[in-house]
Amino acid sequence: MRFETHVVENETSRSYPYVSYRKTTRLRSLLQRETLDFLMEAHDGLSARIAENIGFMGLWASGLTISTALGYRDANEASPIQVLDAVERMADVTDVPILVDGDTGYGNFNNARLFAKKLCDRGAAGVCIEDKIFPKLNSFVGEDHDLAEIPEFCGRLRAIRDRVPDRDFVTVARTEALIAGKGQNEALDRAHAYAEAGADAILIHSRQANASEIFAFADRWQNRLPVVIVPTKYHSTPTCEFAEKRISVAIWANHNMRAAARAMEDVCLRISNEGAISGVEKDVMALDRIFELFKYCELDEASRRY
Ligand code: SPV
Ligand code: MG
Repeated sequence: MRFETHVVENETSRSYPYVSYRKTTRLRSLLQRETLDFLMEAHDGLSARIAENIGFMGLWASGLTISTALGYRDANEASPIQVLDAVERMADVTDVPILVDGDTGYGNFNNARLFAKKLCDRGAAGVCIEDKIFPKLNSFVGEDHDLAEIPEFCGRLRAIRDRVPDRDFVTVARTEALIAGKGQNEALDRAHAYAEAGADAILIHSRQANASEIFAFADRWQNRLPVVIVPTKYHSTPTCEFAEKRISVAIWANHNMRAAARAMEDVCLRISNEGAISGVEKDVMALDRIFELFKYCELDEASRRY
């Protein structure tokens, strides 16, 4: 393992101190350090490459957006293999660590540990599993969010830790207690049990339009483990308030997918209405930029070298 710090220049010519050790180790230190950090959603190689180039230090491989990009609903319609394939493409084309949304772990302790091991093999830095029951439904849809029994979910967490050989591979335990309307005490009891079971961080999820229930949780949790949040619904809360509450990581969970979906809808509509492509040319990414993003020039260099 190497621990030297160096500076990475990215394409936006921003530079930041970076530590060149393994992705799992980097995700672990991102979670454990005192500052508030951000993970950007990605769902395929293109979105992952773009987010890394802009300067995000880590990615969230979202179940919702991988499903959506594949044309599935976020209800475990995509198979674990399809998710693994998407994650592998993201990991192959980037150097930043990826935290993967592992949903419920696709079943019991055995499915969860198998999935986590495969994720690690394919270059992910960590997995987040949620305390619901397979098949899950997206947290913002409907009221059907039954929680798993605490001991059974702890078994899933322990099985992942026991099975994944890389000791720095991160396991985030996500409680859906607030989504299920079970209240703060249930959320805290669960978070404490998951900490005992060896989770590395707790993701506390909420679908309220303000962060009050997240902050109430953080006040009582007292940072026993790092806290991860997904502010999709309470997006207007200033991020400095997250930092004040010692939140470790905020996940921007679906914005690449939603931006792409909007842009695709707009361009289809315009091309259909205008019966031509010339009008949209200035509003779509230049092909040269695509070639640059995927380093087509390297092919030329390589063909001369080999
Ligand atoms: C995801 O991005 O798939 C998540 C976050 O799990 S949420 O959609 O809010 O459940
Ligand atoms: Mg999800």
